[in-house]
Amino acid sequence: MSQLIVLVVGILAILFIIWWFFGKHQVATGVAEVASNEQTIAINVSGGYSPEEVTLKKGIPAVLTFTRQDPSSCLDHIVFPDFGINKALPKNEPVTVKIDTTKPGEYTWACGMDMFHGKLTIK
Ligand SMILES: [Cu+2]
Repeated sequence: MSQLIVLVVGILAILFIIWWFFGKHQVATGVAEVASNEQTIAINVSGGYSPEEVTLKKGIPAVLTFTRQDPSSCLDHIVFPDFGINKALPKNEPVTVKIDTTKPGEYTWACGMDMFHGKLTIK
């Protein structure tokens, strides 16, 4: 009997891991708010990024405000490799990141360990 329980728990754990890594998760998307000559968007950092995909308008300076509510040190840095940005995210402190939107395209950001990702679309 206990062998059966171990087997079932084992299978459930494997399924959970497969879902965690390969499952199609719901992705929160956001469009920056445009005001005169600036577009802004707030991104909540808690177990990942919300929204995780952000669309920006080309040519309008963008300011992304990240606020980390997650206690894990995994998310305590925000890195935009394409823009040479690497900033610390102290817990519960909004950190602004300015993005140059002159070049349209798709860019990514990540946590300091490259484990959590977000996507930036400039168009
Ligand atoms: Cu990390």
